[in-house]
Amino acid sequence: MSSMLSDSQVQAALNECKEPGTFKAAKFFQTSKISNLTTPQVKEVFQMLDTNGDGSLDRDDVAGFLQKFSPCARSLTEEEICNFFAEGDPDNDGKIGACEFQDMVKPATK
Ligand SMILES: [Ca+2]
Ligand SMILES: [Ca+2]
Repeated sequence: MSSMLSDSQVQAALNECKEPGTFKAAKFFQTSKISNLTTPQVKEVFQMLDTNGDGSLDRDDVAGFLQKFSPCARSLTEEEICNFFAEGDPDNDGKIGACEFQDMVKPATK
């Protein structure tokens, strides 16, 4: 993970959702301070999450979300993936685009 985030904050965010079923995207973005990043920095996080580089997050990208922050983190559960899409995919096309991701990370600035 690049230097724009502090390791200890990312670690704290990962610790909060260690147990399967406890991951909440909004909470994770806040604890890790991703929600405090600038728009270009959030874009960088998005690009890191978009493993295959097609410009959107699909289910596989989201399943491995935590592992992008720490290789030994767990995969998200089926339910957590569904919740992630329920929050992050308002147009319901099964993909989270860069703009949708920005809205997810920074709902207040919408
Ligand atoms: Ca992708
Ligand atoms: Ca979408």
